[in-house]
Amino acid sequence: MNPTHMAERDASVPLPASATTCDLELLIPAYNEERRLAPTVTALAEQLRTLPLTAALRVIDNGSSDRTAECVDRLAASGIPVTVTGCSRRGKGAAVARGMVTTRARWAGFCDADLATPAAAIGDALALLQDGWQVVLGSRRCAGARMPVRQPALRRLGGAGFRLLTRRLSGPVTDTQCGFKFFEAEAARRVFADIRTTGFAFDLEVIARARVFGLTLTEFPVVWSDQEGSSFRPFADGRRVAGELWRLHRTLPRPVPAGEAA
Ligand SMILES: Nc1nc2c(ncn2[C@@H]2O[C@H](COP(=O)(O)OP(=O)(O)O)[C@@H](O)[C@H]2O)c(=O)[nH]1
Ligand SMILES: [Mg+2]
Repeated sequence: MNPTHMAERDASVPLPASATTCDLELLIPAYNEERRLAPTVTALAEQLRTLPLTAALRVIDNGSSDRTAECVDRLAASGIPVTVTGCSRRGKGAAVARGMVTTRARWAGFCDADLATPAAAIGDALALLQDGWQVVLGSRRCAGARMPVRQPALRRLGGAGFRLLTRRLSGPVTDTQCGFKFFEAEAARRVFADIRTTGFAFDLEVIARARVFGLTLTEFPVVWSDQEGSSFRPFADGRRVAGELWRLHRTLPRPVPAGEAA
């Protein structure tokens, strides 16, 4: 899909500084991201300026011990519409949930601080949101997706095992773990309201809950390149993900495949 039918937004018109009334809020979960964050936020802001909508960026930081928060302040001082929200619960899932349940925008999405999916893909997600889809998921595995730089072999192996174990919950979704997902805000509030998975497996609970609620859900292909500096520790985080999966399998009801086109 090509977003070129969208009108160019006048780059001289500043984006709003507050996230309270905009069309799209983009959340960036960040933990110790002082090195990777600035180019990502800059690229996202530049991309958002080209789209015919009002938008804001929000970094969700849970207690980074580096200068992530100062980095956001510096970006904001340079005129980029970015704010930072703290989150007392640890984990990527907890951070994204915190942003989603507090968003005041019409649509909300999240993307990783390393911009593994280029910012240009926001236009594709936006077109689907404008078509009325409630849940719009970037996918590295559906038709049209590309992975110019793949993950290291150990992560790929873990990913294959994860997909095998999670088929029942993910249903027709080809890629549950891509860090590039968008929601109609009310759908996001329902899905994230009392989500229990706070770590890297949270996406799976999000998808399972969206399917249980019968929300309309679709995937779109993205270009995704593995980036240096991953915070995922294969053994420690892998064990935690396994525990999260075990709990999800025991506690989540079997989703009803309604209104899906994935
Ligand atoms: N707020 C917050 N963000 C996190 C945490 N763990 C990971 N993230 C963010 O989640 C995103 C994806 O993490 P990344 O290290 O790139 O993992 P990978 O792409 O799966 O190897 C990045 O934006 C991280 O900063 C966490 O505990 N808290
Ligand atoms: Mg990454």
